[in-house]
Amino acid sequence: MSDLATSLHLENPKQKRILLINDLSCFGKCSLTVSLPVFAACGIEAVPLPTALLSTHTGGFPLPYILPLGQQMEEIVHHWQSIGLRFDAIYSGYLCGEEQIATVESILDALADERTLCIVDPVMGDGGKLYHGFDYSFAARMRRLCTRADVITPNATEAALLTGRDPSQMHDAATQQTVLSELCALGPRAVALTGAIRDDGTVGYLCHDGERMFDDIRHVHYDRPLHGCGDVFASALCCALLHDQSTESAVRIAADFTLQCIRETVNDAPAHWYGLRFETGLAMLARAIDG
Ligand code: PXL
Repeated sequence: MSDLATSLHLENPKQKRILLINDLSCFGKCSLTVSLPVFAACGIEAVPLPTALLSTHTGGFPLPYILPLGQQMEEIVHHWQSIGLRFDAIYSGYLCGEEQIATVESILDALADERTLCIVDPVMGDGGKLYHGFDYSFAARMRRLCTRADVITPNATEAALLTGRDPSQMHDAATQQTVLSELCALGPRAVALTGAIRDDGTVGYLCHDGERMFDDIRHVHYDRPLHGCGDVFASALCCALLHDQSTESAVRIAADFTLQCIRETVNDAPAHWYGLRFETGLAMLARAIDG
């Protein structure tokens, strides 16, 4: 610990702290606007490093105002280094371009050590398509970032892109399980694959914890866009892991919470089409995590 960190009382063994590298979409409920309340509800100090400022997310609105950050991210991290700020975990989400992937790698070099939990949500597409502004070259570069993570949380579209497949091929259990194994081989300790739709009308989560594969978490597939689902799931998963839950139990808790949010959202239709109604489930999540 640096002398400055000691004199500023920045270390508290009773308080876990996570760095969130993600965008701030002001309206639309995704990324930081979802993660910050989820981590707060679970008693984890969350420190945002915005990758971009957007008026809304890019799913379903007319094209939003987007201000990607660049040098500013490095300046912020540089200041944190100078005061000796430390993190128990680092979670990266929506990144604006390959340069920002390199920025995340240099942040990991600067701020992570062997005790830091590194979670990469390789945000780049859903529903079989890349999000606005992403391309196959980004996907190839993201694959390299995934090799640095302890845990990755791709959805089925992202899992296909990371393993060089056409996302339309991801609808059967055998392919999903093969993809999960290929993603494990990239190096992360655990992989949670979300949004695994099957031809029987269900959707679910597959998880590999480094030793075993789990493929039993499924529910009915609501055939409508559910923006921010991946952010809700990955945030809850990180919270459970930081509360020392096993990977399997963390995935189950995060999946339950996400399903509860989906049900609240669907019950509220046609309102809330733009994001998940996650607020009412936070107390349940906090209880589940405390175990
Ligand atoms: O939830 C993924 C996501 C994150 N950030 C932004 C997005 C999306 C998905 O559309 O547009 C800005």
